[in-house]
Amino acid sequence: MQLSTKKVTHETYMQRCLELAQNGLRAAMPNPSVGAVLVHNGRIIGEGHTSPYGGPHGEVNCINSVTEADRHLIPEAILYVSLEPCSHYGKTPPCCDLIIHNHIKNIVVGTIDPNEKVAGNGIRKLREAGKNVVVGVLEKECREFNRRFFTFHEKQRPYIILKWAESADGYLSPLNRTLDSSTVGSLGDKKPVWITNTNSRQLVHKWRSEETAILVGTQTVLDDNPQLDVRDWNGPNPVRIVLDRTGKISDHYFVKNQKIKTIVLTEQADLPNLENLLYEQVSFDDNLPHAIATVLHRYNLLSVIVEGGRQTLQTFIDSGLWDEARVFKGTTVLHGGTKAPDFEWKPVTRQELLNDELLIFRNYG
Ligand code: AOF
Ligand code: ZN
Repeated sequence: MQLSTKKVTHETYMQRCLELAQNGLRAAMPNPSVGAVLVHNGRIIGEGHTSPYGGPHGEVNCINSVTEADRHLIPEAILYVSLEPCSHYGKTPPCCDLIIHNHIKNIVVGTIDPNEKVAGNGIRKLREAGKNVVVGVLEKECREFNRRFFTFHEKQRPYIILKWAESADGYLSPLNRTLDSSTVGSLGDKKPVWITNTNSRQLVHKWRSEETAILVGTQTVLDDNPQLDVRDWNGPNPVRIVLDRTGKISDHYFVKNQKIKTIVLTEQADLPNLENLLYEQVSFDDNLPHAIATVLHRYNLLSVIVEGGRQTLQTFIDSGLWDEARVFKGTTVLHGGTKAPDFEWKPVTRQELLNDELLIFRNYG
């Protein structure tokens, strides 16, 4: 296939696919967000990305975006797509059929689709139809971009992000919290003690809007009376997951507040589900993180951000069942309190925020 004479490569257009896909990432979940670009003689004649869940795929939007005047160029154009075109009938017909129907001869694919319904079948189908298919352009970047989707399909569990904020001397919260843990059942006047500044807090709300679920343990509900929503950012609220082994917080405002879908993981049997409040029975043994992951997978939740507290975070760390950790290091010194989790990892990036430092860790295991 012919590229333009300018210093433009397959990678350049694949990068454009990923830029386009960025726009649809959260809305497409639990589907991947896929970018597609049609290039004719070095000129982009069509672009698209996956529509919100259940809607058209990236390739469809790309082909539909071509103007009437350019439509006759489609068969001679190269189609760049960041994920293997689908070969199955899901909520929409196979993208492969659309490509074949449009007589597109050259297709450049970022990476194979891990969904077992596709998994190479799309590429096979295109090649059997006589298409010239290049696979693996910016493969690493394409996998990284849809890493939640890849983890979900390859490991049958959600992508797990751990998040906490620790003081300069390594504590999650002070010894004498300004909170009154007896105010269970109402909002009370409880306010969490913040280690980080407001800018970091807003960033956390942005992160929440990017994931499908958010998880905390019982003690965090008792101590912080959290809302776990995205009030400081525009975007969807993640499903709230709360651990409540013995039903200790069953009357708590957090659980009773049914504005946001909430799943309570408990050892209690046969608790009746309400519209936005669902109970799932799990065993709180050494396998707890795996049991949680299995439940979330069953609910089609692609990712979860675990926001505490110490015990919950430590359980995930000790089991090795996490993919990313995002740790704020504040400037406050607490001189005691609840210690940050034991965590012997090296950050892949360190970033200076306004007052805090943000450390990102990755677990590729
Ligand atoms: C593509 N292009 O833009 C996306 C693809 O239920 P459906 O029909 O929406 O199909 C969902 C599956 O299709 C999803 O799990 C993944 O394998 C693939 N997603 N494929 O060719 C796209 N989003
Ligand atoms: Zn498709």
